[in-house]
Amino acid sequence: MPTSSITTVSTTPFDDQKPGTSGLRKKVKHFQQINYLENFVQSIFASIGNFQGKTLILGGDGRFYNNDAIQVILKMASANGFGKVIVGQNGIFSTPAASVVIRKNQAYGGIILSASHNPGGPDEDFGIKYNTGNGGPAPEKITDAIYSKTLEITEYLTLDTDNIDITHVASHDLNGMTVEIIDSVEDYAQLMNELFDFDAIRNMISDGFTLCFDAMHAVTGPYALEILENQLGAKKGSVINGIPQEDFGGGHPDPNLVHAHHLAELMFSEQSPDFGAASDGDGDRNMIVGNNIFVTPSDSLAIITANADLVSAYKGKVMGVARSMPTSQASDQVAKKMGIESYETPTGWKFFGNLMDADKVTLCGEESFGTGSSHIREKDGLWAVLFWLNILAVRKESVADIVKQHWHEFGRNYYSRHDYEAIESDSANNVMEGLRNKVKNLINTQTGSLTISYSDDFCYTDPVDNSVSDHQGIRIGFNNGSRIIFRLSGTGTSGATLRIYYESYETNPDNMNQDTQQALDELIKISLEISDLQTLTGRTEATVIT
Ligand code: G16
Repeated sequence: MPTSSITTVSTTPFDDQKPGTSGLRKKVKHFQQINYLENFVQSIFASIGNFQGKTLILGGDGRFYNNDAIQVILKMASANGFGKVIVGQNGIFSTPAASVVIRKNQAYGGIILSASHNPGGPDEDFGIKYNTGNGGPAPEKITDAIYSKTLEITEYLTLDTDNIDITHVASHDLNGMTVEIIDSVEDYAQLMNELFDFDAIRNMISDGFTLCFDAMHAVTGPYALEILENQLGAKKGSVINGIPQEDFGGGHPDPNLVHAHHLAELMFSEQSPDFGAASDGDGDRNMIVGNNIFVTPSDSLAIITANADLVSAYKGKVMGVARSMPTSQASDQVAKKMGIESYETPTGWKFFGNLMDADKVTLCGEESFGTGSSHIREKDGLWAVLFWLNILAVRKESVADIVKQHWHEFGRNYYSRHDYEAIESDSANNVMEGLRNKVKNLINTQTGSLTISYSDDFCYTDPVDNSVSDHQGIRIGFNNGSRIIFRLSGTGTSGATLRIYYESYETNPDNMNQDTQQALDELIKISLEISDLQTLTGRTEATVIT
């Protein structure tokens, strides 16, 4: 046992530690400033109540700086009085696995180290967030408290001691606090076995069904190899880019058609397997692709909801469905027909937690490639993949057939997001401010063939605790169900990213096979006109279109 003593270190505040949509995300070099990480961790501990003697879960997506941060946090957790910290072996927990482990151990909370889908490496991004005992991201009242503490911090507590070996499953004592290193995959894989019909999926695969899962050199690799190849029998090599790397192999671990383009090319080629999927840096996002068809995340949520009765753990148990505001309204159509409640929340998974804790919703999803359920309190990439595999095993139809039948039954929501990345923050704020001033006067305005039926700056009142979150994005709705949404990203690390989301609704089967960008063309033109985007930012084209 290393000898140690608690040390109080004097520090001064940083003024840029306000947590965003999903914790604090900055460049690695920024985090490496003296006391930067320590200040934030001490501010978390100062904001979460009485955790003395309790258990904390700790792990991350394995990106550069993950394990340095784990050693810092272990010493601070001990010095601050936690009784036990459970760490994923080699510092690894996917975000959903961390949520599983928090809930299974009834931990006080967890610290997850990840910048999600942002690139990793010495010159790239790092992130840290706190999850509460329900396994979900801390609500705004806690993240606001953490930010306030960062502005007034003067000292933090740590230990003067050697690092702990986190490479083996073992138990250690750290100045009276237990450090338990556990297998990163086991608890998660066990829960997936309980939720899905692994026998049915295994039979489908042994009957010749083929799949390709792109782990993008990120955290999901070990989870996907264990579940898809070892347990479900997908042939070796079905999981590609399955070895996690500190810099994600130099890639951008965001599972969409742009960044997972190898998978996309495969799925639209003659060699296409029956099913394709990808996951992001920390394993909470997912992309679903069939042979020659991309399933939008909004459609995926709607299709999972409509088919939930085919999965025994969800049969007759879907209480409601929630989507983030910019997510298409496809799941609303399903909820209406199923006679269940649907909710529209601001962007950010934390808003779903209250609804799930109050048993108001079972399924939820976001356009940003996040889908999940009340089995945990995070979005869950592999869970979505397994849900699809379970549906496919029962229906014995192709992904394309399932999607097309869904459109015929519920209508098709054409959907696309245009991102303008790294624009100067002032210009981005000018665009949003200009829109905010305009929205009040847009109602009933005729633009081209469409009439604006509502427009506002989305303000959400949580139906459980009545907390109010305002300025959540500009919504412009049209008489035919179409929408344009403008919103600033809360996860970028350089400048501002302006996102414009487009959605149109089509019920005529003859018009359901158009090119998406063409189907949305009129809305795209309207958005550029209303926002003055080109004049205010100098940008003539979106950086990424998904
Ligand atoms: C985070 C949140 C998601 C949210 C996304 C939005 O995702 O967990 O709930 O949808 O941010 O990102 P942005 O603000 O950039 O649009 P993740 O996967 O980065 O943790």
